[in-house]
Amino acid sequence: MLGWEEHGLELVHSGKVRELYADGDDIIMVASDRVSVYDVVLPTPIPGKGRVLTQLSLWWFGQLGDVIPNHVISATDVPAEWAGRAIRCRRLEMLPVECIARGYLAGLGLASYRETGAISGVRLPPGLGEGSRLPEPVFTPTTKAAAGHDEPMTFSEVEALVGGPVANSVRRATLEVYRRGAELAARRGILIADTKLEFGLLPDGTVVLADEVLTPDSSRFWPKDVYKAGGPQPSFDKQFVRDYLESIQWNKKPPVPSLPVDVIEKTREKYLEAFRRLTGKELE
Ligand code: PZK
Repeated sequence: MLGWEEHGLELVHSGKVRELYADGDDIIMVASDRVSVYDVVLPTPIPGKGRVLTQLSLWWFGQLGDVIPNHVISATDVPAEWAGRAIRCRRLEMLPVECIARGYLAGLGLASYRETGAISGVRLPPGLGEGSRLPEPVFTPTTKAAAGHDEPMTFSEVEALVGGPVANSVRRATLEVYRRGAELAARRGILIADTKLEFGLLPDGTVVLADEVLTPDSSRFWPKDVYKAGGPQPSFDKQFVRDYLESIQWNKKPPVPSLPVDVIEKTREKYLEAFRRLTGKELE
């Protein structure tokens, strides 16, 4: 097996579950089989996860081509050892904003609503609770903190950071990507509660959709058949992992436990099921 040194590629960024390499003017994004739960990476990979998420993201980029251009150059012109789980991309000047759209109340959005009745300066109706569907999707950007947690930003703050026209472009695209994705997913039994998108600029100033799109790592996927507002929803993909960690009463501090084979297998099947349901295709 060749390591990255043999490819002459420079590691630019290593995330919890993905790596980013520079290749000349391009970048290559590589999804691993690692899984992160409760903000930590488990020592046990889920075989095939990187491939499923990469292929799902590519499928969405294709579906959304009429909403906004994306950074994909090639899904096949990548080093052989990463085949299927890597994408060659245009190198962009990334915008310093996490662009989030929410259609349901959970996570940071729920926390912010409980404190202020608003998210990122967008006032919401009273009486909503955990898991509530919002009257319409809202754009709730956050800062991209190098370390620590991301903070909600108002739209004015986004405008101040990237300029009015770019702020308007990313808000429109974020809401349209979410609307289209959530609508398609709901017809296929998956609720997408929220999603996080990243955008960048080409040298000519064109706003481009980057990163990964509408995957279970960048979005909250909930099983639609058991959806009930008023409490936490199960995760479509990671629920077997959470249930297992709950069952062994792990204190959420290192060392992080490894997973039994049946939990690995059932989780692997959930990622494949999400791919099949959303795309209507078998993974090649
Ligand atoms: C870029 N990230 C997030 C972090 C990852 C990905 N097209 C691009 N051009 C330049 N930079 C980036 C992109 C994209 N997408 C993406 N950070 C920078 C990130 C860690 C691992 F795979």
